[in-house]
Amino acid sequence: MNARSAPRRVVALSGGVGGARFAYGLSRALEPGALTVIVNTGDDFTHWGLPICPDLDTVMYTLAELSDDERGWGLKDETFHALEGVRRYGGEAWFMLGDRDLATHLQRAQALAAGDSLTQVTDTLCRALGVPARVLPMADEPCRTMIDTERDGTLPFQQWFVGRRAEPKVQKVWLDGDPPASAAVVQALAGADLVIIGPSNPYVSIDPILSRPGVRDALRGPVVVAVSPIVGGRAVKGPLAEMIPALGGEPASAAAIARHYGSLLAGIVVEHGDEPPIRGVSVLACDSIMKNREDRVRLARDCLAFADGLLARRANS
Ligand code: FO1
Repeated sequence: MNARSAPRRVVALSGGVGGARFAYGLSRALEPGALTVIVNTGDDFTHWGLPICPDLDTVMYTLAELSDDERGWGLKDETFHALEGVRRYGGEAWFMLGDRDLATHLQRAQALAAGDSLTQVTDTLCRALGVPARVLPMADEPCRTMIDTERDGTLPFQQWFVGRRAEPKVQKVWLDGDPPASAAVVQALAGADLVIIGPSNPYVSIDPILSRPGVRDALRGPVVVAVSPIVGGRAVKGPLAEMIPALGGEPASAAAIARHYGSLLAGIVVEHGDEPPIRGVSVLACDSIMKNREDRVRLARDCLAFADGLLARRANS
């Protein structure tokens, strides 16, 4: 496959930072217009009276090269004067909303209140920021990821992840609400040749997308490939390595990721040395860690070349 010439329609499924970085690579490796990113909205919540969509914003900012590269979330060159003001009033200061970031939340709140869908609002924001891909929330109606913990009972996702630094051990992840996938999501999946599950947390980022009514059916057509978020038994970012033994009943590994997605996958992309000994799933071992933007594009190209082979094999069978 040529560097930027894939004539196919590609859909990426993404949570926050890892999925967003990989989607950035895809957006630069594919022809303009070829990529749609479907994003988890289970992390969304209301804060300071505003609707906050952390994964959508992380994807949007990363694709537009506006994100803070070190944190992975939020905007670069950010300041936190509003947060300091809220703290002084004794308000909620555990979630770091930046001053520049606030513009996004204000605009989104206004557009939603005026009757736009989350899909429409996201499209408007992406166009204004110059995002070179279609970004779709998994659903237009809200659903909320909830975490049952041993120590602190049931917590909404952000209270667990940010408020308590993902420390309380997870017993169960579940969704409060069950909205259907948006029409745009179903259409994008139905028209896709290839779906790539990014290196995001399967339990809290990808399963909420896969479990939307309408998604599993739409995934019967395209070739589906996943990029492992586990490298050498450790999570590239976040609490996944502790969640796999607790929720999947096995040590964290690329094999556990492959088993988690099961028959959905035609292929899995893993770090060298992490090849899962699993039948029925093709494996690409490569350098999968994304330290910089060049790594993101290289990994995306490797995945697309791998998927090309799977697509050709399917066409010939
Ligand atoms: N993550 C943190 O660990 N601490 C924060 O204070 C924080 C603030 C924040 C603000 C806006 C935004 O879009 C994302 C933010 N995140 C923060 C990241 C986010 O909560 C998580 O990375 C995702 O929800 C998990 O995918």
